[in-house]
This record gives sequence, C-alpha cells and structure tokens, in this order.
Amino acid sequence: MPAPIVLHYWPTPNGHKITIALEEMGLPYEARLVNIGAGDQFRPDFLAIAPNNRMPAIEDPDGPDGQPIAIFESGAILQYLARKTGQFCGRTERERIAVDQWLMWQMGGVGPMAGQANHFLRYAPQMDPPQVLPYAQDRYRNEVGRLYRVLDGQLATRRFAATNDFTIADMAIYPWAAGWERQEQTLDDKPHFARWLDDCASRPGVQRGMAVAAEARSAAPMSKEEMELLFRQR
Ligand SMILES: N[C@@H](CCC(=O)N[C@@H](CS)C(=O)NCC(=O)O)C(=O)O
Repeated sequence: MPAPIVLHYWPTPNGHKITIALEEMGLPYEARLVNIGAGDQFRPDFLAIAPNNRMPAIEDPDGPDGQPIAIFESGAILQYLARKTGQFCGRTERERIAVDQWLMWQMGGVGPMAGQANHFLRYAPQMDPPQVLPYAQDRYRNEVGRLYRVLDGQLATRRFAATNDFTIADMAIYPWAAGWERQEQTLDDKPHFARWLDDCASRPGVQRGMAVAAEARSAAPMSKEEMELLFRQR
C-alpha cells in the first residue's frame, strides 16, 4: 500500500477539483485543512510548498522516480495525477490535446471569471461599507454566462467537456459550474450544460469529492476579519 498523498485543502471549488480527482482515481490520500479565512495559507510550512499562498497543493511521497514531490496549482496537480495513474486524460493524442485545451479553458477562464463574479455579486456587497459595483457585477456575470454557453455548444456533440469520457477537464470545470446559481446564471438556454451537470453530479467519486470536509466551511457571511485577510492582500 503506497503512503497516502497529502492534500492541503479547503472545501472550495479549487479544492474540490483535487478531492474529486483523488476519489475518482482511487488514490489513498489524507486531506489537511488549510483554513484560508483564518490565514493558514500564510504559514511558513504551507508557503514552502505553495509560495502563491493559495490552496490546493499536494505532497506525494511517491513522486517521479519514487522520490517525494510537492505541487501547487490545481491544473498542474490534475495533470500530474492523470499522468501518474494513466486515467482521465484521454486515450489518444487527439483526446489528450482536447483534455488539455478544456482544462486550460477552465484555468484561464471559468475559474478566474466565476471567482470575480462571486466576489462582486456576493462578497463585495457584504463589506463595510458595502461595495456594490454594477459595472463589475455585469461584466463578470456576463462573461461567466458566455463561457457556459461555449461549454453548452461543446456538450451538444459529446457527453463530457473534452471527450465522451469523464476527464480531468470535467473535474476542473464541474466544481465551479455547480455554483451557477450563486453566479446568477440560468440553465434555461443551456440544455446540454444542464444535462452535463447532472451527469457529473451523479458520479459517486464526484459526490465523495464534493463532500470532503464540507462541514468546515460555514454558510454564514464572512466576518470582517476574514474579508480583510482574503480581499486586501498586497
Ligand atoms: N490558480 C489557483 C487558484 C487557487 C485559489 O485561488 N485558491 C483559493 C481558494 S479557492 C485560496 O487558496 N485563497 C487563499 C487566499 O486568497 O489567500 C489554482 O487553481 O490552484
């Protein structure tokens, strides 16, 4: 039995990408909580493996050549785990290119844009004094909608984002897309996207991954201290 992968994690969409991957791939792992509202991401031991002070990060005692390795950035972690297991990354070179393409589409598009939509639609209005910025709200809401319509078009001709199989591209997109209501989106004009959300949500590995330490994250509004810590970094 190989030593477990240590996952530095908080139950957010970027964290869920990796719990889903580890569950779907059947890799043993231990999730160590990085409470980003309490500032755990600034602890020297975490910064030593994730200098960008963002989770997720992993430490794999059985890395390349059997030597330990630490990795940050969720897309890089997904690609590493897919290469390590030979799973969820496409069967042919054409499929692998499609998987990388949709993974990068998530990393450069959906993640940052939906993150900003969440910020301006949900968090900024809760600040003291409230920051309600209609231009920013419209811009990020519209851009997220545009991205989901692009995905809807793609899903008209294949079951999952990159291929007819579930891949690391779906693992990256799903945890963000599952928050479509919070991002003030509609499914009415996106039937294929709606079908894909259901297909992903029905997978036991996705369900287990989304549930890891769900109780650690409070549904209550963020405190002033948490907002200060997360939103005023320089
Ligand atoms: N591009 C990074 C983004 C990770 C990220 O933004 N993580 C957030 C939580 S979802 C975080 O750790 N935030 C801590 C902070 O802002 O200090 C990745 O995909 O791994």
